[in-house]
Amino acid sequence: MFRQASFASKHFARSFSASQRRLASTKTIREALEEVIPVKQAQLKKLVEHLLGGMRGLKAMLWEASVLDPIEGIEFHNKTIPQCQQELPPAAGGKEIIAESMLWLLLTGKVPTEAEVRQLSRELAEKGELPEYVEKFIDSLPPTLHPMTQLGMGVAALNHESKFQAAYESGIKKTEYWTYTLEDSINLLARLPTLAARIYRNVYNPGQPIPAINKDLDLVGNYVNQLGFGENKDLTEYLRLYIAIHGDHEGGNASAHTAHLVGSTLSDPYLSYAAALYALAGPLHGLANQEVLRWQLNMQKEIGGEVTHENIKEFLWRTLKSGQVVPGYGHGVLRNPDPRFMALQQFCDTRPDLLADPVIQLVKKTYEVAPDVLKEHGKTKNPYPNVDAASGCVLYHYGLTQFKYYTVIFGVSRALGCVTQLVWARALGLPIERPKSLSMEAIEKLIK
Ligand code: CMX
Repeated sequence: MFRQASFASKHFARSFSASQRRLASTKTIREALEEVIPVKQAQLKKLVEHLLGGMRGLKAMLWEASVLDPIEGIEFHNKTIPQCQQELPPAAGGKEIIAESMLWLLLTGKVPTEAEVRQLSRELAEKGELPEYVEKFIDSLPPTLHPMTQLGMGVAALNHESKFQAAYESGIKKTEYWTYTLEDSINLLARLPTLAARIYRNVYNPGQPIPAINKDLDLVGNYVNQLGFGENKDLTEYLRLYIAIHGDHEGGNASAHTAHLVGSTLSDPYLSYAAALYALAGPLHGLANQEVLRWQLNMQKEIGGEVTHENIKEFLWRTLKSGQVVPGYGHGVLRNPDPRFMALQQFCDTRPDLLADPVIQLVKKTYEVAPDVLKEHGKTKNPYPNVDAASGCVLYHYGLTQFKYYTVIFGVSRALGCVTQLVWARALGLPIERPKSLSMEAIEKLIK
């Protein structure tokens, strides 16, 4: 079609120049249009790619708390992970960022003082107990039910307590929505680790008592305690860091977007976040962290004692040739190694016991080989590791070996960003989301 158009234009230009003298540098209207049409065609093609390509790159959401740059990675209110590590107050006696500091930054855009963080920790600890009906409900679930399924069910059940829903039913003003959303959000964040720890106990350590919440500890300190690893200060620090830096990754990722979409219907934070958890439970998203470890352990089994770049390369090719993805590599937005992966690697680099661990060494060696293999394979737009390439192996080293549980820890973390956006969406009065869909026929018509 385009060839025909340019042939016709040459013909038109010849006859035009015969009747009308003009400067060679002056375009005819037709020539000018010929320049514009391919641009518009490419624009439309891109639009169709957005529609059919998972809406990659489509700018259609407001999300204040964090922005993801393809090269630089995540920034929380313009602060990189290393900046956050320098500026945000850690737990008493700790060094790593904690969930409370990150939540404060995400919600307010400001760095909290140590006193503000301690006060928030106390508030969360005071609100952390689960209602009895939720305990009974969770205890009644079969231990074979995936921990993520249980987490979503527990969070949804907590909506019985929703202050937002009760206030909405009593007819509050729109301007008051955000305060009740905030109250629900704080209650949800406080109870999420307690719920997650109960699921862990029921599935992996049935009958074991769960320690009571310590009001002087931070949220993750209590979580690790309730998981039964409270004595392990390194694991506690690792989870503080992991949960804080994994808390938000701008708005378009599947879990964050789900929370935002469901919240836009004025569902309360419990229902909105329960929905988000089921997006997180997909293997292309949050479940990847359980897949990475399974895959890395298989690699270790197959390679045996001889861990060479060549052996790893062969295993990577076997994975790719069998039609599977390399878990922990690639990303919808990032085009560089994930700074969260780098931060977790750095954590390992400061601890000799981690550096000596064969699985952690294998993760490091895989990183030395995988990007080149993926480039040669030529499919993924980002051949570099994402956060999940590193997260599970450290948990495994410290004895948290049940990798089906790893996405639950991600679920405890991601609530930080999701509830932040829910509060802001209500404060700004954002509308219900309702994008336009098109049938195949309508898209064809658009292209014609
Ligand atoms: N191994 C092999 N192939 C890969 C790949 C990987 N790690 N990552 C992407 N590809 C393939 C895709 O499957 C796709 O192939 P098809 O054209 O045959 O469908 C092609 O490369 C292009 O994909 P892309 O545009 O680079 O990546 P997407 O944005 O479509 O998907 C992601 C992103 C993360 C789902 C993908 O890279 C992937 O499946 N990675 C492995 C799973 C994983 O680590 N997920 C965790 C993501 C982190 C998070 O949830 O935050």
